[in-house]
Amino acid sequence: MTTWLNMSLQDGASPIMEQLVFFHDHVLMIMLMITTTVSYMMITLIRNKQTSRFMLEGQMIETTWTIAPAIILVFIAMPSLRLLYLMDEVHNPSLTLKAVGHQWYWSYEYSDFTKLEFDSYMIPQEEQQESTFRLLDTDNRIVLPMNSPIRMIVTAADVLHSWTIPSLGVKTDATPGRLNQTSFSISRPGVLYGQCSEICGANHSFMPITIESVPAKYFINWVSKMSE
Ligand SMILES: [Cu+2]
Repeated sequence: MTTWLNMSLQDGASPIMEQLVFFHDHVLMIMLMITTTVSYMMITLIRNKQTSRFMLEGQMIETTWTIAPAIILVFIAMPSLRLLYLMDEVHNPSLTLKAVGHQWYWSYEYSDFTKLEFDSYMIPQEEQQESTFRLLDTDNRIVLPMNSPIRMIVTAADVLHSWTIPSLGVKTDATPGRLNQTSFSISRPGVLYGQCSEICGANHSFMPITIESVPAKYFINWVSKMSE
């Protein structure tokens, strides 16, 4: 989760998010090179009189500075498209979780099991304990097995919401009357936090998302306990 003074992205908790962080850094390096070159050129232009009576055209330099940016763009577009299609893919999921956005809480359905559904409300400030994170913890956490491909189905019951977990690289719009699909696999155990990312009304800031990622055998225990 994000803590104070964390300026960059959160650590990736899924293979896709790790790749997204690498891509972000890669693009920043390209931007650094461009900014350096352009600032150097601008400063030289200001500090020198670069005029010549005999120079009317420079075919070579003009061709170069037209083609070079195009090549740079290819180096950004290729990894970007690769990631886009990787995120779109749903590889034979072992579990499906349905999230429904309401004003203002999330409800979840584990459609692979019978009777396994619950609402997930934020823990109000008065009921906080030492271990709860303000505005981020919920009364019922989503429990998911780590290292298994999970299919998310996201929808809403009233207005637009958006189901988001930054450390998984997942953000899916919850739209009434529509099922959106995304998928991820969590690479380590822990608690992952997220918040609704669509301005959805007065209590938009108070409908957090909490995932408890656990080894598969603990997940099975939890399922059998929940569906009793
Ligand atoms: Cu919302």
